[in-house]
Amino acid sequence: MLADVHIVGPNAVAPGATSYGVVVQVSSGPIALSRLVVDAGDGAAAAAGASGQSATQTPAQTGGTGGNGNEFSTTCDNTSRGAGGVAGTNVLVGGGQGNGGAGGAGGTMDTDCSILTPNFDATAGLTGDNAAVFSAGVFGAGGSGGSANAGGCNSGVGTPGANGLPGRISNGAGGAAGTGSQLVASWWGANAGAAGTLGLGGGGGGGGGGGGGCDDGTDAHGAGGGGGGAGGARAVSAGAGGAGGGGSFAVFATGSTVAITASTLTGGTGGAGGQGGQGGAGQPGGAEGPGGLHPGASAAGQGGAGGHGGHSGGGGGGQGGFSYALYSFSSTLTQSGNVLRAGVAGAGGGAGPAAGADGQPGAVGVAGQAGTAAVCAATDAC
Ligand SMILES: [Ca+2]
Ligand SMILES: [Ca+2]
Repeated sequence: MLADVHIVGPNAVAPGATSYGVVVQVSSGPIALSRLVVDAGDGAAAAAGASGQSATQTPAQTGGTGGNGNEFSTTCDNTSRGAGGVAGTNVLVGGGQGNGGAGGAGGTMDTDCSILTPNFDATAGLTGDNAAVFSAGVFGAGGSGGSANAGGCNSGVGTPGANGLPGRISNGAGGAAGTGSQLVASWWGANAGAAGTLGLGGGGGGGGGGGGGCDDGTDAHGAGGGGGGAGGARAVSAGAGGAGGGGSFAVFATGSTVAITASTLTGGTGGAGGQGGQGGAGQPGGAEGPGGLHPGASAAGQGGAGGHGGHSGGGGGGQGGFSYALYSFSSTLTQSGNVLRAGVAGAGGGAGPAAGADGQPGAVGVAGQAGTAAVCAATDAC
């Protein structure tokens, strides 16, 4: 029996802590509360989730420059050609998955210099290599080589080798919002938001196509295509979820039999959920390599830029704290002549911000509940 007392619950101080006015736990014998005035204190705001760790922000390796073409007089030359630029590579992306494609070599000025079957036609440039990860027409694919004797090639114009495609970019997802609450050892706690997820390593760019050879006037062999830049490493970790806000309960009963009479119970203000942590940034991809110089021939293609490493997602915001005059779990309550006053729900935690322009933020946390009385249905799902 507890009677004729005015109880003022303390405001919770520790991050995410709950304020309780009167707590009745595991009391099989009936507890009588009579002529009480209980003003719950406020729940405390929860801690923010930690930010995700970014990868190094030094860009990944640039693709190599293609070898130069040249224009000169000779009897026959079917071997000289600008070499393709080397691919950018990145050991920070596992399994070589961030490596770009090498550029394609330029076309030669003649086809066949043998005595028996000479052929003085220039040849097309070679197609650039695909990056380690590629999808035709989408990312990382090598560019086609330029055709031989493209119109205007003697002036350096005409259809060039195609550029390699930029590398794959795959960011992580944002974390889900904290939703609902649970009882842990008979104490109440709002659920934290979920952490974001990691993205994938950035893919390398495709190699540029080589420039074609040109027989117009003095012969010229083509330039090599540029190498694809390497993809960047993904962020090291994702933004963590914000913790759940503290609750505010005037009378809180678990596993008990309680009779409440002629009392006034007033909830306080629930604590705000914690903000999700910011996502981490992936490593910038390597720049594209340019094609070589191309006197007297059409240009070679440039490599594709490496994709940046995946940004990790921001964390979800924490559930806001609940506020109830009377809150119970697995209890038998009898009431008469009481006044129950609702408090104020805690705000949901803010979304964890995205990393970079194209990263994913976390979800905004769910606002708390406020009311006169509520029952927790299960310890893991209140
Ligand atoms: Ca020729
Ligand atoms: Ca020429």
